[in-house]
Amino acid sequence: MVENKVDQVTEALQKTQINGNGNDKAVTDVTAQTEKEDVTNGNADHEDEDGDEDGEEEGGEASADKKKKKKKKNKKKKKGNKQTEPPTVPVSKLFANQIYPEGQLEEYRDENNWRTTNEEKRYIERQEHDNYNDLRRAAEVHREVRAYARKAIKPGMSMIEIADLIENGTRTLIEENGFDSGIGFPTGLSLNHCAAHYTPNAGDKTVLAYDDVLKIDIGTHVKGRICDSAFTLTFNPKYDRLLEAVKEATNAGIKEVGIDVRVSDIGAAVHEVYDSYDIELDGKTYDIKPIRNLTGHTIEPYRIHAGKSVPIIRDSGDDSKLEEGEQLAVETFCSTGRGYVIEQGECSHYAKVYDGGFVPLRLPKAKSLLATINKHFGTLPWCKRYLDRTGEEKYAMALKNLVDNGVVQAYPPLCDTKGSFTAQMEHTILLRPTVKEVVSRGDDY
Ligand SMILES: [Co+2]
Repeated sequence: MVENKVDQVTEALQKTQINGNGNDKAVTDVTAQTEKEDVTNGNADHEDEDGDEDGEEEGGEASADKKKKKKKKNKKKKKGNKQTEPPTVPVSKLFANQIYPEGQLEEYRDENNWRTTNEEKRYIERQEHDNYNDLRRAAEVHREVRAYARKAIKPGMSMIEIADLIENGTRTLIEENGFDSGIGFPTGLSLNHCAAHYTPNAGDKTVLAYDDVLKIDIGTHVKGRICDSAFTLTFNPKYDRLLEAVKEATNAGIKEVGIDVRVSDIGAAVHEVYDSYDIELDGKTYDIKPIRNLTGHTIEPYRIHAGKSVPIIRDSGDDSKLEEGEQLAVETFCSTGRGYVIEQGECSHYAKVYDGGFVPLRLPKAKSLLATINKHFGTLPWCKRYLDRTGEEKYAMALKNLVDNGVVQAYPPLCDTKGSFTAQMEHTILLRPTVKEVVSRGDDY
């Protein structure tokens, strides 16, 4: 998820520009069938299957060949359990000792390089090991779910099918269990000029097209330690420059991150990269600009936006500094449009206001809806589809009441100008006392 810096002028602008494209909510369960088909139990590496295959070779001759084959297979088996497609094996079953892999490590530079070997810092770090391990488990689920998403998502699929594919994977691999482990926030599936905070509501008939630019923003959590990471998926190679730009800019931002680093310097490093990119689309050349009112953010347990922002433009004027122990999401967005998003379209994303305090509610339905939200989501963001799963129905009035009373915050889709294209990339980073860890890094991005 992303933080949106809205000034008052913009808010006024938005109110005149938005004419809420409220789709009708005829609930058609397009996914029921695919969900069932998805469970194929392809445990390719499990032992009984090897036995089956050997059976085929029963014929007598070529026993030397047979031995060779068997040897090969045994070698493969030693690698241990593997993930299936679609993903069905909880990561706790893939890492028998329950120790999950570290992300990409990068030593602190310059005046901070003493940290690498400092005894006191190493001691502080050991105390945190369980917390890091929880976040790494969330990150491993993220990597495995997105690897499948990248392979399986194809033009022609509905947005609801895509969301289900990702969320079923997360729920299974993370062994969803109340507040102990689960989805960290709604699956962002924003298309084209929309940069963030779109996920389908029930009845959404949108279908992915070959020429779409899809931002896939997935959240996973273990004990509230949220892994927030996103990438952009396209099918038409004409967008390759856009993907290249967002990757280089985001990695430049990640490189800049460190203890005592001013967040404005991260923004400047990101902007610098975007300055050197443009893209030709259908005979016209567009500058690739950072989206100036979107930012990365610090993360705390069960709190996706913990207070500090990480700008993606120069001259942000934000002089806050990153500190030891902080967890943050570095995410950058770019656009062929004006490089500025406004709230647009039907809202799907919501979250309780983190430090909202007690608000007396008069509407009984609003009270009971709040009880449901407290029970299932707490302070984690959620979307209407997740609320539907709890059994809540006809909650529009009650939800509006909670938003109007400042108990719940609505996060509508954030979109640039129509006809433009936006891209996003994001990683979750731990500023460990001795080393920087890009927890969500994978071999894909
Ligand atoms: Co985020």
